[in-house]
Amino acid sequence: MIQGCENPQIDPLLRRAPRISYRLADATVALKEPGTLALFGFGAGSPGSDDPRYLRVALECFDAPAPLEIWQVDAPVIHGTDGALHWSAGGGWLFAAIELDESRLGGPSATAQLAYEQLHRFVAARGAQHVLRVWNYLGAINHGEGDAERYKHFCDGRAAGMGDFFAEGFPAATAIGHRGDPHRLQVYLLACDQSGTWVENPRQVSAWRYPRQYGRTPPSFARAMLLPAQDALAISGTAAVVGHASAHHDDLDAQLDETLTNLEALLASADMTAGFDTHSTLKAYVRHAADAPRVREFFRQRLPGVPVLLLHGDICRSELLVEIDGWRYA
Ligand code: 3EB
Repeated sequence: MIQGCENPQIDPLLRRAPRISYRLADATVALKEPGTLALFGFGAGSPGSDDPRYLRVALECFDAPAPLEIWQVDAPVIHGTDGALHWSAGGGWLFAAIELDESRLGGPSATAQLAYEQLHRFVAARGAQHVLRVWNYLGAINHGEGDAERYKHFCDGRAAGMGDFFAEGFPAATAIGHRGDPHRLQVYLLACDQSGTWVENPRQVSAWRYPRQYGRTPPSFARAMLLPAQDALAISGTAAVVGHASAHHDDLDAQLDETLTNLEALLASADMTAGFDTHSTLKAYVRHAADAPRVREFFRQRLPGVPVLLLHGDICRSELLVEIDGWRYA
């Protein structure tokens, strides 16, 4: 069990978690604020910016106007680009993002491999870094049957490209299908010069131990990651998976209930108090646009006051209708 979470006596030598928030703000203004490490817009209508800290995520947001997501640290931030990769760093934290066009690279496996090789090379060159959290957004994720499904090819390429990148343990992660240009792969990460604590969910088989029926290459992620000062939990994409099986096929309400049970189990597993609050920025990825109002109603009733972004995204198993990820501060 993890010590010191209930009453965090934060060691001043440990890196305080970045502040993650959603804000209806002007991108230029948000980028000028001191300590802005990363800024995200959602969907084709979101602002454009050449600042390396900015990423336009290829997922449409059901909220109009769509807020921006902002990551802030208590330190000066530097930034740059390196080929297809853009990055920023400050206060011991590192953000890196890469966007690749599959049509020039020979399919989802080769593209994922290249993305992870380039991220690995870049992060390794910056010295001792621990990748704590990764987000993957790919097009047409459920296209293809069985082993030919594009998500399975993505998992192959990710495993091939990471090499020994995550030798100390897999980061927390999300992998979601977007409805934009099907050839576009977006991968971004948060790393730190201090390590986190891996958290698994006792209700779920660890993803890297999934049986063969889910693909040749099991997905490589931890269910959650406690940040170095144990002041925040980075929660991976969480769905209605119990054991290794998908529960409540095609039943949105039951999947939402099961997902919330999984999220609470993760908090307990991290020795955190139960529940989510007004600082717990969550994202709900919703497969069918028509389900968005019901998902919103679920949050209103079950997680009142919790900031949630509703995004149009496909979950990597076609029977799953919704997935939730995000942050819980201690
Ligand atoms: C699951 O529980 C749902 O491939 O990186 C969730 C989070 C899922 C991350 C990934 C996949 C990934 O298996 C799917």
